[in-house]
Amino acid sequence: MSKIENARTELVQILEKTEKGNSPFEREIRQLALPVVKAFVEGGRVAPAHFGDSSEALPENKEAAGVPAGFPGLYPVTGTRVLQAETVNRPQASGKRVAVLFSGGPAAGGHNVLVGLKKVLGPQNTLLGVKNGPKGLLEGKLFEITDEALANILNTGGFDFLGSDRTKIKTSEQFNQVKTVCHDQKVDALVVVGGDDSNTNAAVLAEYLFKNVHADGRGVQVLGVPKTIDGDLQEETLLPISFGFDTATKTYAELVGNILQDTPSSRKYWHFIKLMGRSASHVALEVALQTKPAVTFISEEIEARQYSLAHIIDIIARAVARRAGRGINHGVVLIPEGLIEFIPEMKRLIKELNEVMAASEKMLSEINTMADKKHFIYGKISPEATKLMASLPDEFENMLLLDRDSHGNLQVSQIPTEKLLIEMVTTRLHEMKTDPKPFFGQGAGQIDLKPEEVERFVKSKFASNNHFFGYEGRCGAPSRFDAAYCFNLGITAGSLVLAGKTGYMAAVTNLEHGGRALALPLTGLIHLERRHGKDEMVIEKALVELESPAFKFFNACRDRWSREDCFASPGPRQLWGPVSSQLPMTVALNQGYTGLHFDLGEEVKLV
Ligand code: FBP
Repeated sequence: MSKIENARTELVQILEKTEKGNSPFEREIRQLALPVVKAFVEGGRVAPAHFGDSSEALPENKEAAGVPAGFPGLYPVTGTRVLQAETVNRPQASGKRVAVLFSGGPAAGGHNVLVGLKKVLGPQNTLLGVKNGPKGLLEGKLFEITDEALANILNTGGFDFLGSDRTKIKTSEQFNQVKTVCHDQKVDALVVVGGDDSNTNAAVLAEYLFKNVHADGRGVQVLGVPKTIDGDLQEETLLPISFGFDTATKTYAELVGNILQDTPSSRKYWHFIKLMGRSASHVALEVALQTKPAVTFISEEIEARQYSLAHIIDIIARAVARRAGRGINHGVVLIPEGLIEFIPEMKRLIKELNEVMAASEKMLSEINTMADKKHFIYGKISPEATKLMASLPDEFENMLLLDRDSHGNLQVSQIPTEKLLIEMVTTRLHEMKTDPKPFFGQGAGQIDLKPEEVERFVKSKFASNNHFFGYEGRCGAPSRFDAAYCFNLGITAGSLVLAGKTGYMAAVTNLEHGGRALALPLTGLIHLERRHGKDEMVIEKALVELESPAFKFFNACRDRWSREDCFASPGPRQLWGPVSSQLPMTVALNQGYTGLHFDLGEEVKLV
C-alpha cells in the first residue's frame, strides 16, 4: 500500500469510530468537569446534603385559598416554606428505588439531571428510568439506569435516553394506575422533570401518593425539576430560570447573529424569524438582547397595550420605510411563536374556533375536505370572526383550522405567523409607495422623513425571507450553564429523596456567587387559574413583565436598534474559555447581578 493509501485507511478507521454519538466533540464533552454547589461537595466528591429551613417563603397567594383543602396531606407539611441545602449529610438512606421521567418538550441538559441523581443516590440506591414520559409511567415501563449508560450520555443534549411525552395524568383511573405501578415495582420516589403543567401534575401526584402506597403504609415521594426552553417556569430570586432556556437561546442567538451579519453583506433582505416560546416571550427577549435586531415583538406587550394586527404591521412597515429612506434595505424582525394568540382580535377568533372545534370534534373528524370543514365551522362562528378569517391569507386560514393538541390548544409552532406578517407588510409597503403623502411628514402618526428620503424609500425594493427557529435549539449539546445547572438540579432532587422529602421542586439560585440549592414547596407555587371555562389549581406561567429590568433595558435600546444597524453576533456557544460561563442576559438583569458570569462552586470531575 502506498503512503497515501495507508494514511487514508487510518483516517477512515478514525471516521468510522465517530458514529453513534462519538464525534470528537461528543467524546471531549464527556470529560468536562462541572461546578457543584458547596453544600454537595466533600473532599472533591459529590455527596448528598442535609436540608434545613431557609429564611424565605413563597408569597402567600390569596387566589390559592383552595390549596390547603386541595392538598390536605401535603400542605400542612410543605406549605409555602422554602428549604435550603446546608451541609453534606452522611450516612444517608439506602435501598431506595427512585424513578425519574421526562415530561413535555425536550430541553438541553436533561441527561445531566439523571447523572446528578445517580451520583448522589450512589450504588446503595437504585435509579430507575421511565420510558417515554407520563405515558410510560402509566404503562409501568421502568428500567434500571446504570453508570455505564450514563457515562455515554453525560453532557449530551436531547431526551432520547428516556424519551418524553405530553400525557397529562388527570383521571382517578390514571392516578390509581400510577399507584399500582409504584406498588408493584417497589418505587419509593418519583422525580418528574418538566414544565409548569408537569410540575402541577407532580404536586397532584405527591398528594395522591402521600401515604398508603406500600403495604407498610408508606407513600411515594414526588419531586419536581424545572425544565422548559420557554423559560416560563421562574419564581423571582428563588428560581431564576428553567433549564434548557440558556442552550436554546444561545443556539437561536448564534443563528440570528449569523443572519444579521449577512444582512449588510448582501444588502437586500429583511428576515422574519419566528422563535419558539408558546405562551411567554422570554426567548425572543433574550435573543433580542444578545443580537440587537431592528424589530422584536414581545407578546406580553402586545396584549398589555392591546395592539391590533394592523398596528403590528404598521410598526414593521415604519421600520422598513425609515431604514430604506437612509439607504438601509435590510433588517431582522423577531417574532415570538405565540404572538398570534396575544393579538386581541386574533385571541377572540382563536377562542371561538377552539370552542366550536372542541364541541364538534366527532363531527369534524368525519369531514374530509378543507372546504367542507370551513363551511361547517363558518356556519357556527360569529360574523366578526368569519370576516376576520376571510381577510387572512389562505395558508394561514387553513392553519388556524388544524387539529388541536391534547389540551384543546392551537399548536402555535405549526402556524406560519412570520409568513402572514410578510404578506401583510408587503401590501402595506405597496400602499405607502403608491401614495406616500398620507404616510410621511411632520403630522401626528406620520413618518418623519425628508423628501429625498421618501423618494429613496419609494424607489427601494422590499425582499424578504422567513425562518422558524424552534426545534434547532431544544436538543443541542447543553451550554456549560445548562450542563452544570442540570447536574446540580439532579443532585438537589436526589438529596431531597434521601432526606425523605416529598412535594418539592428542586431549584438552584444565587447563580453569580457559588449557587444555593433550594427546595420549593409545590403547594406554594400553585394558584387558581381559569382554564377552558373552569377554575383550576395550577402553577402559574411566568410571563415577561413590562416592569422587569430586562424588558426596560430592551425598551430603552430598541428605537436605536431599529434606526441603524447595532447588531452583535454572540457566536456559537462555548464549553471552554471565558465566554463559556456566560448567563442569559435576561436572567442576569432580572436577578440584579453585577455581571454576566455564573459561579456554581468548585469543579468536580464527573467520570
Ligand atoms: P415545554 O413547555 O413542554 O417545555 O415545550 C415547549 C415547546 O418547546 C414550545 O416552545 C413549543 O410550542 C412546543 O414545545 C412545541 O412542542 P411539540 O414538540 O409538541 O411540537
